Amino acid sequence: MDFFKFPDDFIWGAATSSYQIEGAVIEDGKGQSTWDVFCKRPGKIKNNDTGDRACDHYHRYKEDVALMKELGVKSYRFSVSWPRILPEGEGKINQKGMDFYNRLVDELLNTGIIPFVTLFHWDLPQVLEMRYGGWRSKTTSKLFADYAAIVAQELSDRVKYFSTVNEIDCFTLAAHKSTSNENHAPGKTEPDKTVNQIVHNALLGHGLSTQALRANCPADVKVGFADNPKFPVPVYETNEHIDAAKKAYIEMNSQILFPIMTGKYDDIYLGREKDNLPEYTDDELKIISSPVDFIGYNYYQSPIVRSSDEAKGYEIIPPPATYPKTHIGWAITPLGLYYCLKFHRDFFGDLPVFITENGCSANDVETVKGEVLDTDRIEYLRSHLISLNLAIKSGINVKGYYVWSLMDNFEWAKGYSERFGIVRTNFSSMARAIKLSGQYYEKIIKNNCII
Ligand code: PNW
Repeated sequence: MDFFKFPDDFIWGAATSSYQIEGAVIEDGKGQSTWDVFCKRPGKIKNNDTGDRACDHYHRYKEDVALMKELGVKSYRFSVSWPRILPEGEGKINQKGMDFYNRLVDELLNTGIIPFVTLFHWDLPQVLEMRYGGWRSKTTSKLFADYAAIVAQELSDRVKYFSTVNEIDCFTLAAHKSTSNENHAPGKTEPDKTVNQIVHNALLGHGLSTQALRANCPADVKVGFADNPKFPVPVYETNEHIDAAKKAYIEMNSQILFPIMTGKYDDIYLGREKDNLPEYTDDELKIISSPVDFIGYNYYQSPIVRSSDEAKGYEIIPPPATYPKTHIGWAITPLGLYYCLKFHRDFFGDLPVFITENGCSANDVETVKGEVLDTDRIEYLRSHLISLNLAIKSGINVKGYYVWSLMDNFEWAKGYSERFGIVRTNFSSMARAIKLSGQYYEKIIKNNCII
């Protein structure tokens, strides 16, 4: 029973993001975001769904905090909507928007739940897209730091964990590169050089906002970022395949994770993109690699890798048709979570880690009694937590784990067709109901142990 114990101070959490749950997109002075606009483009989102109402969390946040209490969740990771705070992206603060987050933070603290704030989970103020070309321009990187300072001044007396950005590749590469279906806002294909500039400017935004947070928060505040690097997993654990996975890890993360951590674009990246490199300076690379207090990893799946005689030294094995997958079609690779953490330690040593997201989309059905018996999600969580436990036992400095997601919500280009919640959201009545996986998670938290 206690074989899979976690450290006493381990932080068990649940995660969401603003556009995916809040709704109230034109309320209390909020400005439009690029996602508000993107969702209105016919055919971009499955069933032409939008986040207009989402989970109506803006009005139901108290109920949602009460749910977290019922689940025993110790921390809640949510994001602040930039256009709610700054409808123009810059300039005048919309205090009504800010007060929503003040109320939410107070409600969490009164309930004994630790707030963990992400500053940018993809909902860029649309005016910045129009006025400056969004992340195509370094002006957006600078304005992001100004916004970070504003949020820090308001919330950092009570919020002790800030993450700058969530998953740089999703609002840069996946939103602008032709090979990625442009299925993220603003959804406009750009030439490779521009795409690389967009990524660089996002890295710079991370660095500048890290500095802005440091300058505007008390010393006890922890600052980091949440990323979804590629986490290759060896096909099986022999030294040659582990080495191959490590080579793949370096190569696949040479544009985002490594520049942030090392302050350099390495030879792999420079050689690969030689004609398409962004404009950057050494000073910017220093800013980009400003020291952080933690890294948050969003872990869902891994490419499976074996060693190869090719120049790269590795080869990706595509999962065969019968390989186990979640409803959204992602391969289930729990060992990859262990390797995510092992490679973290190999490269970044003892720097604290949070698993800022991990979860499973399932084809949930309600029984006649209205229950969701999501044993598939339970199995996903159990197998990944076993990997996490193994990593912690091998001495890796993991501080906490956030399940994605607290509740079913707007799953970006998939609309409401993919459900990731441990709580069911009824998108007509807005009723919430804890799934079997939610009960399972509650037991894990209570025992501080996988059961
Ligand atoms: C994350 N992949 O994105 C986001 O942070 C969440 O907002 C989102 O709802 C959640 O994962 C589930 O999709 C990801 O291809 C996008 O492995 C793509 C991948 C993983 C996570």
